[in-house]
This record gives sequence, structure tokens and C-alpha cells, in this order.
Amino acid sequence: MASITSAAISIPSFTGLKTSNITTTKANPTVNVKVPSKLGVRASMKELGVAVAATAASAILASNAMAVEVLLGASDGSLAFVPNEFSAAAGEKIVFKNNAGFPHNVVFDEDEIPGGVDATKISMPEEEYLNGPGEVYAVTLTEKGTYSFYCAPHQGAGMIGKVTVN
Ligand SMILES: [Cu+2]
Repeated sequence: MASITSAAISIPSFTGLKTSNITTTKANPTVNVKVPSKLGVRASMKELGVAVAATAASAILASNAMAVEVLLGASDGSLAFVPNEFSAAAGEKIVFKNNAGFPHNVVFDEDEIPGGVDATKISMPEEEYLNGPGEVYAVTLTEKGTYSFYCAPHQGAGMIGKVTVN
């Protein structure tokens, strides 16, 4: 029961969780089938409600866990972001992952990001690098619009990219 109780407590922090989600899920027979295995056959209706809400929250968590992955350096060794143009949902995590030709970094161009966004808060410091294979830099952009970014050591070699947040 402890895990279910903690899930129920954390639900208000999910802004995406609406009453309508719970109602819809409750009507779904596959969810009702799963409930007894979690709570046992003596679960009260109130406990069933908590379990259903927790199931809905888990589904939302899973969709929030989606992330865009961008490779730093193409596998053929060329100095590029792969992909170098992509889109992401507002609030979606963007993970830049060292792949080849490092060191790399990720610096957003202060002149080519939406107004009001502080480039230093979403960028790596210009003089800091990802040095090892698989090292990552993750950022979440919440303001919609287009953002240009570059790799400081390889900007001159064309290692630049653009993300559209929508
Ligand atoms: Cu680079």
C-alpha cells in the first residue's frame, strides 16, 4: 500500500492530470482488471479509486519521459549535430549525447532564441565540454519558438543546429 499512497500524494504535481483523464480511465475495463492484483480482493471502492488515479498518473509520467536525442558528432566522424534540425514539444527533454569527434558542447545563440529566454540558463558554458563517449547534456525548453545552437569548438566547421519548440 505504501507505494500506492505515495503515488496518490504526488498526483497534484502533474499539471497534465485532469479529472476527465481519471473518469475515462475508470471506465476502461482493462484498468479495472489490473486493480485487484495490486490491492487484493478486499480493496474498498475508495482504494480502487486511488489505484486508478495512480495508473493514470503513471501513463502521464511515461509520456513525459519521452525525450529527443541528438547525437554530437556523426558516426562517420563529421562534426555535426544529428539531427541538426528538429522539433520538440515545450517541456520535452532534449538530450545531447556525445557520439564522435568530441569534445563538443551545446551553446544557444542569444540572438536566435525566443525573447525573454536567457541563453546562459539553457547553454553549457562555452569553455566546458563533453569529453567522453556517451556523455550527455540535457535541456528542457519551455518557451515556444525557434532556437539556434552551436558547438563552440566546432562552430566554424559548421556544427550548428536548430530546434523548433511547439
Ligand atoms: Cu563539436
